[in-house]
Amino acid sequence: MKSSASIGDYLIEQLYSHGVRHVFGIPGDYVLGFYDQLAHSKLAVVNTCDEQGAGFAADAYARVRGLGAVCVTYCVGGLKVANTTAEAFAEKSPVVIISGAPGIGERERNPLLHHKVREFDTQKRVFEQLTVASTVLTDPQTAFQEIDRVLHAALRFKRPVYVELPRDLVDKPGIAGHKTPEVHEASDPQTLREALKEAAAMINAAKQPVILADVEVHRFGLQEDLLKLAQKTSIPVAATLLGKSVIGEQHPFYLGVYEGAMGRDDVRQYVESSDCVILLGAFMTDINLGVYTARLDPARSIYATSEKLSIRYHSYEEVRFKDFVRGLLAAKLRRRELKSAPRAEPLPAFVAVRGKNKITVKRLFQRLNSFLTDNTIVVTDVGDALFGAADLFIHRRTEFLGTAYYASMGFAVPASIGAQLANPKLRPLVLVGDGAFQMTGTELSTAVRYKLNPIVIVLNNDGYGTERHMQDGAYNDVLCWNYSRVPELLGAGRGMVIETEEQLDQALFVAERHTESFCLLDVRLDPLDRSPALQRLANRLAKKL
Ligand SMILES: Cc1ncc(C[n+]2csc(CCOP(=O)(O)OP(=O)(O)O)c2C)c(N)n1
Ligand SMILES: [Mg+2]
Repeated sequence: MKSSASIGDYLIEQLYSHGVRHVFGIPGDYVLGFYDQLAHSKLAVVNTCDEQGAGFAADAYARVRGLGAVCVTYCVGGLKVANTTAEAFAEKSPVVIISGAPGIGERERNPLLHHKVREFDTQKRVFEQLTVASTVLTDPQTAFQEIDRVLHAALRFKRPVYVELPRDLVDKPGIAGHKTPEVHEASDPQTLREALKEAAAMINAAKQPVILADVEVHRFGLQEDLLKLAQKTSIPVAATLLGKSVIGEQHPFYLGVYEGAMGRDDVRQYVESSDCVILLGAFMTDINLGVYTARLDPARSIYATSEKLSIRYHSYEEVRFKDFVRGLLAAKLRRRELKSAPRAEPLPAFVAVRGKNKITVKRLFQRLNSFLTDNTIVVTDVGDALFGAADLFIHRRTEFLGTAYYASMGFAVPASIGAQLANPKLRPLVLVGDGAFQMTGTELSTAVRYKLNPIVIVLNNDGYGTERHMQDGAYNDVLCWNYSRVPELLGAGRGMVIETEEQLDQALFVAERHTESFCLLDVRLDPLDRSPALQRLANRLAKKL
């Protein structure tokens, strides 16, 4: 690092060296100095319409690229990304939240500066709850080390971190000649060996082992290792909903999504009757595993995550997730016959019924399934968009983004912006309910501005369909917008109204060819129509009310 580097420059340099190329956000006076540094740097600034949009975009960017960043002003901007940071924490996405703040020199005698809530550190204290590490860069002597520390934590734990930049320090030089330490977090070799020995013995002795792969396989970039492990041993792989697309779904050993009683019954039976379930990077959450209906017995499980490793009832400390997965791949595991495990069959080929046949949720997903290509990234919002999408047949890896655990509405449209900027080869297929679209759909403006071309399917069922099935009332209605006329507002894009199967077919044909900007399909569904998966879930949730 140059001896003259300022605190802001060092932060930019470090983000760049970890693969970040875009920073999402909205400026404000407390962060203008840093925005100026960003504008003169190798990082591109992506202005969203609202900070929440920036937060979701950065989260998706991090999921696709390995690290994301959002940059906002003090409190009015920062507190708007509290929700998206909570999501990134809950679903393990390494996002760096950078917030401007009043200068240290301005804080004397505690004046009532604009945007301040209670104390100067109120925002920092909020973010301590939502991140895995946080810092306020108040001292040039320690600022570079602090940046190293929090970025390392984000990458180590795949969770968000918070960096606050007082505006009078961002231009100040840090310590000259600072060297960024290389951090290698190694497993304890003996413990790792013991753990692998026990795991290998258990797997080799098992009659019907199965791998249940979840989100951390994505986050730690272990998809290739997982694939090799399955190929080497012929042990079949099921994914959770959050982990969906962790493995190309056309592989012969891919079983499908395991979601307890919500998912396909053959997958559930196969996993639950296994005498050795190898859970890799799994979150034991309710929606992910079918609202606690999943029956997985620890006595028959190997449970490996970045935070914990247990084999049956034995716990192992100091074993890194990556080392364990790679160790399994190198271990002596016997190769098996690929037996009659259930297969994730693609949905049947779709032939549109000609004429006035009204489109249904089930038929919509069948049609979308045949629309997916190797370059599609499916980004789903909460609601039937997510549940219906569980049955889509994903072609390769890491091509399914959804907030299947934290489940905040408004994720999908802004997330598609982050996803496409993170990997421009992908074209997002956004699945979003009308309710969720009304929260963050304006971010299509950002898509237009940065020349992105998502295909947005609005599942328009006149309101909060998911909730109608649990308990209905006028509070579940939303105003019916002219969604297909959003392009007129934004001066770009194609909008289409879909009432029938035939129209859906035609619209997708147009959307495939219209690549210069976004397409929006307003799919008019019956308010009480729903996917089979939602039907099952709603029944279960209703019982718990
Ligand atoms: C930010 C946020 N607010 C409220 C909820 C509660 N909630 C869950 S599903 C849902 C309805 C979603 O409506 P829509 O986006 O139209 O999808 P649909 O259920 O109709 O498929 C609501 C309000 C939530 N998950 N997130
Ligand atoms: Mg709806």
